[in-house]
Amino acid sequence: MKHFTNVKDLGNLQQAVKEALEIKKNRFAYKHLGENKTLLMVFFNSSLRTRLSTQKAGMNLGMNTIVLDINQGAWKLETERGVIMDGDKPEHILEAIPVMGCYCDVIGVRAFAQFEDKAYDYNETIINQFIKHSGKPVFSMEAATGHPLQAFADLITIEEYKKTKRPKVVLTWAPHPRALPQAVPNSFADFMNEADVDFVITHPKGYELADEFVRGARVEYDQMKAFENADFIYAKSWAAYQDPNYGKILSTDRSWTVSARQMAVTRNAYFMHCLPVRRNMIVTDDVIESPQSIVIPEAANREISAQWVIKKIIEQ
Ligand code: AN0
Ligand code: CP
Repeated sequence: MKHFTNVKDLGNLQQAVKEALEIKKNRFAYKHLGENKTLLMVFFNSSLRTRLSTQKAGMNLGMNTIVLDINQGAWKLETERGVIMDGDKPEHILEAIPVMGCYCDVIGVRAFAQFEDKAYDYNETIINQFIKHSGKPVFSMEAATGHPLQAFADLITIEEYKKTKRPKVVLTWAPHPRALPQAVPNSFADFMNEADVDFVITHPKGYELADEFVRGARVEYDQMKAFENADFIYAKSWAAYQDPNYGKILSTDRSWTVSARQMAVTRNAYFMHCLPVRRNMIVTDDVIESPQSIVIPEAANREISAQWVIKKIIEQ
């Protein structure tokens, strides 16, 4: 694997999950692979899990790891070509990227959607510039349209907890005070569409995700109906994708907050969320604290998905 930005880069998904579960049993077995190799993690946005789990994954593989927070200590970067740089940005990303590439063997990039220009976001302008100009393998740590390390960890978690061969998995929108990217639900849909699960998406009208991620998935606008007999509930807030509302909040309806009322119609479903989560907006205290909540083991699996991906990259 050269670069990792979406589910297709993993190859055979079932095989990838199987190998990831093997890594989990013995995560230090490949310590020789990363000797004298350097992992650079570049963050344009905040992170807790991705930062820690990806660094840990690199260390498990024997790599040296460097973390760069672009907005804390690095020069502010201009990202548009052709701009007369007389403003507040002293460096252009077209120099910064190849320079970063000089100091490492693998680069992880976190660059969220900016919600200023839909084409700029959905063309994955930032991470594609890293792929084009760094000269090094690049993997997504949440880019504008996807968060595949998260979705891979989610799939590993579902594999570990499922009680039936083909569980019903429901992705539900939930309210949030700020406009959030579609990256997490996009990637979750992308992975679930490839996995052996009965996948349903539920959200208020207007929150339809891009066709390239939803593909044939069932969309049910009645949240209670969607939750019936579910084995896994995956909650996430996102801002509108469809024009003319791209990046906007269309609903703050807290009847969509996941609570005991909706969980009651499921098949004693597990509750999942990528975190960070706003309690009593996305999910009530009692649901996230219930024995059915698997948000912590889900987060723990981020180390495993990252290690699988970095291992595949450095094995080449
Ligand atoms: C981000 C998002 O919704 O994409 C990161 C989630 C992993 N969440 C926030 O910005 C709160
Ligand atoms: N789930 C996730 O990616 O969390 P962070 O934003 O804290 O990295």
